[in-house]
Amino acid sequence: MIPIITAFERSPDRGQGQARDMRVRWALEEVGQPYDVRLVSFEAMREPVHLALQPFGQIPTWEEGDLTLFESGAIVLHIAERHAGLLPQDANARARAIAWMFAALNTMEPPIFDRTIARILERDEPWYEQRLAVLEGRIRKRLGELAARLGEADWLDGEFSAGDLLMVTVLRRLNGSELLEEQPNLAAYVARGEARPAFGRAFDAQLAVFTAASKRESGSGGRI
Ligand code: GTB
Repeated sequence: MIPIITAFERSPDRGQGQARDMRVRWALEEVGQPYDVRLVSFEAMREPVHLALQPFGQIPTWEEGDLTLFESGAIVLHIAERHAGLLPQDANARARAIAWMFAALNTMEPPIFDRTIARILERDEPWYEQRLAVLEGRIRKRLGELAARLGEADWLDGEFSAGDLLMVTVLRRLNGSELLEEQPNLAAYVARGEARPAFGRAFDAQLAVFTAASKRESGSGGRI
């Protein structure tokens, strides 16, 4: 059965692969599982039919037979548990890889995502610079700790795992910022993740959605 995921009809990141369907697409590409995508508008995400799949009106979601799931981390874990390639066979190594998945989503992502939101929505607030400094201080602390743990290794714990996949998707939100460049081993880690062929296929697929939406819009703009 081909699973169906949801993604933005028109991602606000303009095809940079920062929305959370990217991590699900990447996991599917890593394990070689074909998938379909249903694109949803912001309006459709508020409709009861979508809220039945995702109670918070967000993407991504997962439909596979009689199983529906939401939360990108849960979806990636589901994929990793059912296919070889994203979690080690050894029980202890597997538990550690899952711990890294949680670390990516629970420890690293919150301050990094808060910075993204501040830069998009709070830029005009009188306290913006102060808030940004606080958030970046928190991020710097976490990046320093993560960089110390990674050291010169390629991946966080042995072979590439779903923990690395989630960590790279979280850290790449800092691409181009000095925060990441201050930790050269983390910048190299993100680049290593992005160089994986499966990442490239997932990135191209989400970019194609944005490109098609832009073309449609410029086409209809011409007819009006
Ligand atoms: N915890 C949930 C998960 O991991 O699945 C969070 C899902 C989530 O935040 N989804 C976002 C969404 O649907 C899209 S990814 N938002 C619509 C809404 O809440 O109304 C977050 C996101 C959006 C845009 C950018 N960007 O433009 O750079 C980056 C990330």
